[in-house]
Amino acid sequence: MKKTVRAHTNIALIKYWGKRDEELILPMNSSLSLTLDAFYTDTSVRFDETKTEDEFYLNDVQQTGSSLKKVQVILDLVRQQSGISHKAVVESQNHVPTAAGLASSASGMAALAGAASAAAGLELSRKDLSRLARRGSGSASRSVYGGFVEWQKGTNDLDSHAVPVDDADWDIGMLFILLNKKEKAVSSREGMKRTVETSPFYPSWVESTEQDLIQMKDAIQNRDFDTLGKLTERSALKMHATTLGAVEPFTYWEPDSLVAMELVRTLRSEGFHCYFTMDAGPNVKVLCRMSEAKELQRHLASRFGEDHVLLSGIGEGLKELS
Ligand code: 2P0
Repeated sequence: MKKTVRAHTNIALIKYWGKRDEELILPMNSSLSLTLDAFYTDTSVRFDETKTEDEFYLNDVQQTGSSLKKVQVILDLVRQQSGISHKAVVESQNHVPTAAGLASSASGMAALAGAASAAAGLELSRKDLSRLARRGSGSASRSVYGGFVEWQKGTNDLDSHAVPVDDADWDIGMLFILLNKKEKAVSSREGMKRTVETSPFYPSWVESTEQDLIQMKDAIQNRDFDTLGKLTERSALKMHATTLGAVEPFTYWEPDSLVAMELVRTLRSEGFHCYFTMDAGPNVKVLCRMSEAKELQRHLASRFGEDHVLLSGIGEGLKELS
């Protein structure tokens, strides 16, 4: 049986940064994200008794090495749970603009978890889909749901999963300022590990993020956009500060990242409701009011170029296409 599932990407407003268990992918802190509709992955899976190896095609190109290995983590878990021993054929189409340089592991691993479990005949709850996606990539646990989503760090494999927080249907959008599509020098997996193990700033990150998360959930409940935005910026800046204390120190920022952050601050001082965030790369994302997004996009595009500023609305959770 072949099953096809779509998952959208998500951007964390309270970041996930650091694991306490690398195999189970259990995080040091809970995180909170927004699922977005502009970027998504469609993945088909079928288990095939005639195959002697798993096959993984990404945008029609067969993958080997570490990319295939990540997919096999999920396939093996599904085989274990379903009792199926056949190899699988996995076909993924990533709908992320080629120049974007945006990570796709969140939508990719979530779509794979959905398609592989459905193809194996497992009827998993959303909670169990989130747990399965988590094993591929931490951030993927959040792409199971739409809108604002919290990944609760939990205490073990069973209770570390995402929960929906709010559908975000209240004048919210996100702009993506695409600065660089180069492969990052320090992968997020390696960056987190190095920071947890060596940065003296790391304990303060974990401690203070707990408070930020409580405050952010209050802000969402009260639809208090400016508090939401301020907490978003604070979480990103604190996460990136931890990397400067690591041994060897590193940063994902590039000169243009700073230019973009400063421009967001300037536009805010001119009356726009906009707040930046950054992940494990130089691109800057801007949380904004959807009603102001087009005008903001024009301002940002006049500095970074039209092709480099993309707008997204709110996305929905995992969806079975066929
Ligand atoms: C996040 N990031 O919350 C954080 C913020 C990057 C910065 O989750 O090792 O691909 O597969 O669990 O989920 C990117 O890392 O890492 C990420 P793994 P993942 O979105």
